[in-house]
Amino acid sequence: MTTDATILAALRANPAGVSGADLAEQMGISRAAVWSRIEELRRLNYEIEAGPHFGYRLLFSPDVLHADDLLARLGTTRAIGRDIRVFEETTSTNDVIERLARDGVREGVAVYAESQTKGRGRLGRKWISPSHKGLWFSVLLRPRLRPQMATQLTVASATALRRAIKLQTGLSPEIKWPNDILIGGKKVSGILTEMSAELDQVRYIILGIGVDVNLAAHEFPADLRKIATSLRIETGRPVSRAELAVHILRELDRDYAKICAGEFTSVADEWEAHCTTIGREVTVHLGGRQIRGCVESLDDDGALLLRSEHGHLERIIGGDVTLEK
Ligand code: BT5
Repeated sequence: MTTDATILAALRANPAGVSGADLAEQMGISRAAVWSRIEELRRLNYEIEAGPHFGYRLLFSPDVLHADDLLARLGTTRAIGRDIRVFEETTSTNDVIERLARDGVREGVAVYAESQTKGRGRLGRKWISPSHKGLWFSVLLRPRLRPQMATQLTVASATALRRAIKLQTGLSPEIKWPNDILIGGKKVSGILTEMSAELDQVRYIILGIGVDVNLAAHEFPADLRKIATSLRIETGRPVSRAELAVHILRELDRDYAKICAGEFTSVADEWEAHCTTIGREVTVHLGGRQIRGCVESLDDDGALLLRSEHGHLERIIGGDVTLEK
């Protein structure tokens, strides 16, 4: 952990206060060096009180994403989030991760942007990412999976996201295959999984996740207002992005470990329990083609199994799903 992460972790662990001498000793630096880091954190709008009897006390954390703070809150994970980087603005966090992947960076690195100028969805669609209002981030994974199994990771991300949102807000989001998280039928989060692979082995996977956290209704473009929502709109209060970011990383780490251990079935069971698409009549739009049918389940790779209106079992790995009734 960096010095700032250690200081913030110690302040959070000791709400009554922690002395400068203890912090200095814990980190093997001088008390003056501790003081200068505290000053730097204050410049970032952390409210830290200092007093002769209690030492330092954290009174307030600002609603900014700060890599050291996220690391301090997260603690140790198996893989996801052991390296966190935050940008004020990027084109798309998936692009940043792609460069890191090509440079050989270890799996688990998470890149956040306060805003994206070219946030994207699937098939080149646009993802709006207003500044400081959401979580717009990507994670690099290097799983030992066959390329056909990559959908397992989208499924695992959806279950992890649903749990994290529930933990933080008490809301009960639904999952819509393949990559949407909905609340009351409106989209609050989307997942973009991009992959680089050899014929029989994944080289790396980029999980791009967007969560609408604190947008007000008027901050969505008019065409999205009917189909999208935010956690703030749904709960009626602002939601801490840093806390949510940490819940998501932790839950993702859990589900990713399951996928790596070959335990996709348990993830799929949870997914099916919260999925609005299972058992429903849907139309799947695949390029120019449309298939109507009833959704039965997921297969072992995470593909959707659809009983078509002609009675055939179709295996769907992409496309858009519209619920019919
Ligand atoms: C998705 O695509 O839902 C995947 C979105 C992934 C976004 C993240 S943000 C971090 C990372 N970096 C990126 O550049 N992307 C990822 P899709 O299923 O194709 O849905 C896209 C559609 O969702 C658009 O055509 C709009 O209708 C709608 N949309 C756009 N912005 C939205 C938003 N902020 N909230 C809800 N819906 C939105």
